[in-house]
Amino acid sequence: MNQTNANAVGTWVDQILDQQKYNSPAAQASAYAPSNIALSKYWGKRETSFNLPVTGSLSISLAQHGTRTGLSVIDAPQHQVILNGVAIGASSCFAVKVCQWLDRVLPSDLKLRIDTYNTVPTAAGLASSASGFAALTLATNTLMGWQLPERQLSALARLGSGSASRSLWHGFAKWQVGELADGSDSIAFPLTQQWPQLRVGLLTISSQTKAVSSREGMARTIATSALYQQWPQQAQSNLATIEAAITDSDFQTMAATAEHNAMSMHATMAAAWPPLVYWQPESLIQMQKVWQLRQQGLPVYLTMDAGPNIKLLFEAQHQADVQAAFAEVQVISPFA
Ligand code: 2P0
Repeated sequence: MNQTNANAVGTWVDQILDQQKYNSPAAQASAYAPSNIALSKYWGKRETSFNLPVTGSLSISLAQHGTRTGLSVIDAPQHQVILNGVAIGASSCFAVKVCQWLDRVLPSDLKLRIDTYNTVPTAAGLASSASGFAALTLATNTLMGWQLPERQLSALARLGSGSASRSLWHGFAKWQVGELADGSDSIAFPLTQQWPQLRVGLLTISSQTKAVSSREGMARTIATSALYQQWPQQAQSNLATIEAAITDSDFQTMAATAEHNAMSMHATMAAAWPPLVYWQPESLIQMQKVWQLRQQGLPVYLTMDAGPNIKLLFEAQHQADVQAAFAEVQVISPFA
């Protein structure tokens, strides 16, 4: 991040917090935020300091799979970051990102202990940065008594991680692309539509940390993949189709478009140089199984993020058949 843009982020944060930055903190606060899966993906930034996306995106939150973060004020020279009960070294990537975010929004002499628990078993291989920064934002809002409107909380969460802007709520959330330089209109909001029969099935292929972070992968794709040129147009079209299909409760259109969107995102990655392929051989085996089941008449679709794991999309009436086909699947009811 260049210094000018870093200063612009600092100025924007100071403007929205104003004198609230110096509120007296409560002794402690905590918050929960769900993880989310994008049905129409965010892949690529138009600006990196404010984490502004090239396109809008739309997600479904994963109910009880997420992050609980507790904050308490400590008398120490540095923040202390605890992840799933284990103290994390100050130089670790996770601690650096968390501390950078906190140092933007807190007075410089206020130090916290940050207790972060991912309620997803790490083995599920779900991204925790979305729920992590959303929970951190909500907990800090409470600790500091900011009472910020949701649009500003979404923008603050986005500074930590783009997908965190969509993780403040249960159900569907849409992150609108926005056009302002300071990102104040690049925010997510919840959709009012509910879809009680919708199910997300997690197929964990590997829970190892990925070799190339999403951040680095996005930058490489934009810089080197000729296929990326068509991505913004397709992503915006997919997003509109999925949003309309949610309004109409049209499962086939919603899920087929989500799968097409994910496959297209992975194709743009594969055309990067060096190639960016997050799949494992087992991912492809499971994908082919999904396509075969669909040919046999079972309405099950898939989506994948920047990793080898597969997320199935189906409806409640087919849960038994999906579980019979995939013994290991972990089923989530996003609207339970
Ligand atoms: C998404 N992903 O829409 C897409 C699909 C991965 C593939 O958002 O750099 O961890 O912190 O903004 O949010 C993962 O990217 O990246 C992501 P940063 P983030 O869910």
